[in-house]
Amino acid sequence: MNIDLNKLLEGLDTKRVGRSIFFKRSVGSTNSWARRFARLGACDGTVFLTLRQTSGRGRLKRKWVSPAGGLWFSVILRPRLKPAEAFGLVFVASLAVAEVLEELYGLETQVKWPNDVLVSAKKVCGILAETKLDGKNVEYAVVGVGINANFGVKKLLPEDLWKTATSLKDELGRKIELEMLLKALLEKLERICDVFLEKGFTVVLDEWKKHAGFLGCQVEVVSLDERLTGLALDVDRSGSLVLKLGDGMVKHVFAGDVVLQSE
Ligand code: BT5
Repeated sequence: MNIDLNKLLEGLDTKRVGRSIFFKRSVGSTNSWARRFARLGACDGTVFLTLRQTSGRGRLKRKWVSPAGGLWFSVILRPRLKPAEAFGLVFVASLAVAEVLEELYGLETQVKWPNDVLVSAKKVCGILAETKLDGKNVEYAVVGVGINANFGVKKLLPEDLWKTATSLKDELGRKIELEMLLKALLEKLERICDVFLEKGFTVVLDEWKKHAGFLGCQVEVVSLDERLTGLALDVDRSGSLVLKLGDGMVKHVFAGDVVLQSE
């Protein structure tokens, strides 16, 4: 298992993202690695890439299983954003992944609020965005992307994930070229990020919603302090999930996990 960085950089059509790429065969977490470099002043767009992670992270200290064959990377971004706008980066990244998987492989992708990309209703990609604030601005953000690519879920992921996770290999019945996928993702990330910064969040959100099959469905939303059931009506301009509860009340939920009622 390897990644040919020359092949990746050949013809990479970006101004910032991926202009500098750090690579290690194995690392604890690319997000932690990128954050260390961001603190030292690494440039906007610097990418941290590995073949496997030994302590891959999800949100809320959850574990992200990252065996060889997956695509595990993080990007440092230094966007001109207010802290209250930074949530938009997760939508930028999940939309980028959803669009690239459709364009390259013809897969029908869904986004699930707030940070998952699904194929066949199972998680193929997770995104972890971490921001460092500097008073009134975002100093930097690290956006980590994990895609189950060239391995079979039943072969390399633990059994408790078999029902909810999928991989590109399982969906396509073949391995894909990691360099081509990463190149397309870096280009898409930069493009959608620029749209976000120039035109605002709602333009990105409108595109994101085209993949949001959970809207209009009964869902359960699990957050740190509550568990709500209701109809997922919308995602609003602050990135919150708009939920119509059983008693007719409408609630805007900023953080949590959506569980589709069929899961
Ligand atoms: C996420 O968290 O989905 C964010 C995952 C981000 C991973 C990338 S890889 C590169 C970068 N470096 C890192 O250390 N992280 C980022 P969350 O929504 O909290 O989901 C975590 C949950 O997903 C776990 O509790 C498991 O249930 C499930 N899970 C773990 N590994 C998985 C996998 N490989 N595929 C599908 N589901 C997985």
